[in-house]
Amino acid sequence: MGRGKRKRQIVGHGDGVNIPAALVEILRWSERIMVLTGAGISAESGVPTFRDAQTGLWARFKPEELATPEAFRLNPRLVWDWYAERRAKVRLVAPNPGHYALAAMEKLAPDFHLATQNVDGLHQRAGSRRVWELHGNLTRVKCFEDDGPFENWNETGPLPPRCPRCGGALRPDVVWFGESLPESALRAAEAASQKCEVFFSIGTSAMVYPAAGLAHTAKESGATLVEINTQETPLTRQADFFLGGPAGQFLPELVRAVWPKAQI
Ligand code: BV8
Repeated sequence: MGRGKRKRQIVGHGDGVNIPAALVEILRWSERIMVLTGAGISAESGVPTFRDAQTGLWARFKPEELATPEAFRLNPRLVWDWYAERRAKVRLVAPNPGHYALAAMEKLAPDFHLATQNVDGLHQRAGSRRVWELHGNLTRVKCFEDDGPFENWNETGPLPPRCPRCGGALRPDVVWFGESLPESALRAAEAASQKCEVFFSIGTSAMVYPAAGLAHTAKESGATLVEINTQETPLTRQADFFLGGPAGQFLPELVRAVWPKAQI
């Protein structure tokens, strides 16, 4: 498909959940699709987005203040409890139609890649098999000292629990601000963003790097940039298509429009 400058098409709330015909056409002709998701795709599952106003005990903190190694060193119990509350919430929710639509797209598109900034594991629970978790997963923990991951741990003693190997404090297996992203996941996401024909930025405020840089890499490599978000973001003015509304409504419609026989 020609990659010349395309006039940006905005589909807003007022237009209902219509998928632009030009985008359907591009997706029918494209093979390589790259998707980056953020907290917005889990919002319709009932998971508060990362920058939703913090509630309860956490109301007085900004997430960026809690999601750091310094915060954990300063008050390990507070940070441990914040993640424990989020983990408990995630255990109670289910993937939504947006997650299932992406799991279907993985099977339908010849060369499909999904990277997420989310730490809730909902893409995998919806059936997505190849997910690059750029910011880790809060359902796993690791040792703050020796970095060893744990799938199971004991919370009967003082919290945070201690590492059975070295006695260090256990922490959520997520990437905090100022920490490097998992090298292999980031490299793979960067390579897919360079090669893709269509890049979807879905449910992210496009402010946290290096994840947010993937959309720019794709755009600079000539990809069609599609943003799905309930609000505009710093990325919107570069998008070729902006679908303004809930991902859980737009994504199933988009899959049905491009692959009419899809079972989702
Ligand atoms: C690093 C895990 C190198 C923990 C997270 C200036 C330029 C470039 C970089 C930096 C810079 N200044 C500082 C940095 C570095 C920093 C950064 O980017 N800071 C930002 C704030 C500027 N980045 C880092 O520190 C990264 N590491 O750079 O390492 C390094 C290494 C060693 C030493 C020094 C440096 C690490 C970043 C990872 C941090 N960890 N999460 C946890 O979750 O607790 S980030 C956190 O933000 C979450 O992962 C979240 O996913 C991510 C992004 O947020 P979003 O997902 O976009 O969520 P948000 O709430 O913001 O937005 C939701 C969106 O959804 C909204 O737009 C909303 O409109 C939309 N929405 C809502 N409902 C719906 C919807 N859309 C569709 N449908 C709906 N229904």
